[in-house]
Amino acid sequence: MSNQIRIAIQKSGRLSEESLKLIKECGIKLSGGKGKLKTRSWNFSAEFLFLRDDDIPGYVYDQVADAGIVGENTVLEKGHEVNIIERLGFAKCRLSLAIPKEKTYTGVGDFAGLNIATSYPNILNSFLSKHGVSADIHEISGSVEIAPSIGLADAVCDIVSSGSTLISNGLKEVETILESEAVLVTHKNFDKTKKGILDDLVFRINSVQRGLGNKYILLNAPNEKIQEIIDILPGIKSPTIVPLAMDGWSSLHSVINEDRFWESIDKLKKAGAEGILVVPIEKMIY
Ligand code: PRT
Ligand code: ZN
Repeated sequence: MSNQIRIAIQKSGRLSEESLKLIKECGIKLSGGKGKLKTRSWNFSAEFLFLRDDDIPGYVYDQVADAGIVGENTVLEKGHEVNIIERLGFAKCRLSLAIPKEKTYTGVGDFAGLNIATSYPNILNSFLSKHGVSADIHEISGSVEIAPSIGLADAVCDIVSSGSTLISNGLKEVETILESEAVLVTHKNFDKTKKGILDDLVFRINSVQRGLGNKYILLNAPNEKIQEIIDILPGIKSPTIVPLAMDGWSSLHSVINEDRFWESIDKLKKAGAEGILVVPIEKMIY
């Protein structure tokens, strides 16, 4: 059926909750409960397939699904030619090489001749060849971090997020091969008849993402300080200034980038801003 797109998402795991949350924030409502393998949206022309993350790039490549939400690490490891059309900002992690913490490390050359355990043999192999290093890659599908302590490998190449799993297994991270996050992928030759639906989805995702990075700010200040405050808040374009009931005071409303706001908070207070409210924005439409 060409009047709807099929989107593959992870059934359960580190990507599934955030993927569903994003879909919900895009205003896309799913029919049916959890535990299904396939469900449709009743207010958006999409059908969702719930799969293991490893299968998602292949399903998109084979055009069983039109699009998928998956970790960039998985896309690169599988090596199927798909287009990454959006970076989604969640499931951030890195793929790193780690060695027992007591070992000294001088550079990638140290891996020559070692036995490295990983679930990412393809990415690791191309990283090592790029550095002209030849090592033995031992592919295992889970619990990679325990491999050195049980004598299965000299080093590991695995996904790291906080780093605590490596530490608790007596390992130290010595090289980052890849920085990853969840991405939206589509087939290289995306079906033109469904392009409108995909564009609508991407537009909604962008609106949600802009909203997440920005905050709505409201503050009160004496009139003579308003210009100074506008100068402090970087990126502020055209704030709304509303007079307060209290003579000589105004309320300033605007949208700011959250990261920048925290840099300016002290200056704002010194400049005389009071009653500062910073409120989340659900969506921002340009
Ligand atoms: O069942 P299915 O095959 O669908 O899922 P899965 O078990 O293969 O994958 P899942 O759900 O564990 O992870 C899905 C995706 O989440 C990964 O492909 C990454 O893109 C991303 N992601 C983000 C992570 C992590 N953070 C993460 N911390 N994937 C795995 N980990 C593991 C890592 O393997 C290691 O064991 O967490 C441990 C390290 O975490 P820290 O915080 O101790 O460093
Ligand atoms: Zn998986």
